Amino acid sequence: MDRPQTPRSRSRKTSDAAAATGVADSPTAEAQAPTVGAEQAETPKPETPKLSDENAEAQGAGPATPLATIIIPVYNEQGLLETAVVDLIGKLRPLGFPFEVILSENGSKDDTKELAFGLERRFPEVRALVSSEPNYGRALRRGILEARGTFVLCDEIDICDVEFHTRALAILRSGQADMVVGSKAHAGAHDKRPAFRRLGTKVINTLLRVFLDFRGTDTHGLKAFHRERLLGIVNRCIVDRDLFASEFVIRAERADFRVMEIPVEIAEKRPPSINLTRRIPKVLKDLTRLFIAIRIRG
Ligand SMILES: Nc1nc2c(ncn2[C@@H]2O[C@H](COP(=O)(O)OP(=O)(O)O)[C@@H](O)[C@H]2O)c(=O)[nH]1
Ligand SMILES: [Mg+2]
Repeated sequence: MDRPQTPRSRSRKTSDAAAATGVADSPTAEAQAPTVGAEQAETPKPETPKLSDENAEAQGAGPATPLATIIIPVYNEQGLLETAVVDLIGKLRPLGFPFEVILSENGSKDDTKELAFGLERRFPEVRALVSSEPNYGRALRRGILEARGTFVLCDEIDICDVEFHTRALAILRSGQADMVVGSKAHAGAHDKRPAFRRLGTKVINTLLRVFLDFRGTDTHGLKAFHRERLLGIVNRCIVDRDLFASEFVIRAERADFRVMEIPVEIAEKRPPSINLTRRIPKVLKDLTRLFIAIRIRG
């Protein structure tokens, strides 16, 4: 089994740190008052559940306070959605902790929306969020803001990695880190995707390192974090689409939250739902915005 890494954080006082925590030198303190923007009027405050609550609600009776919220942005996924969610729930229930699954859809042109609502009716743990404009980052952000779990686990419909969820939750619950990133590019990771996709990850990570001073090895994909602690960071993020996830991790790192990477194994179940070359111009535009906001304006 691959070992988790020591969390990395930086000793630097940034506006992110101050804004995220209200206490610049104590970013991991429980007492944070994240600001909530207009689109996020209602963000229920989770409480840490007791072990007995977890057991009582383990079989998915729609727990009032789930331990974890698994967020899956979905777009044009009618082919994969139902099997993936049924399989995910089948693996999560026996683990014995209360959870919810948020399917955060936007802009699908196929039957994804209807299927998501069907899954919501079928499983008490599932919630479907839908809106009209396709946007990965916005879907993820909305899921985070509406999550009720103490911990948030970000997943993708073509991954649904319960092993990552289990390992990440253990790390978060033991207090070793505030955020856990499942890295495809870490020593010890097994990235079984096609070569051009691995190259894409290398290129984007290099850009993030050079332009945004990113210190880790991956930002996209599997992530887990303490929701309340990281809400302030989510609210400071300025880009959506693909780079929202990168901005989120980088801002957390720069604000001295303890970000720990663990290696993951990834295989592609199908090609990405959005053509990769069509994503490039928007990624470059958002990277420029982030460079100005983070590196120049600070
Ligand atoms: N809501 C939403 N989800 C998206 C969008 N684009 C991709 N996704 C979802 O994000 C996850 C990852 O997308 P994928 O196409 O596999 O891209 P990859 O992460 O580069 O492999 C999947 O669950 C997709 O359905 C989008 O525009 N909106
Ligand atoms: Mg994928």
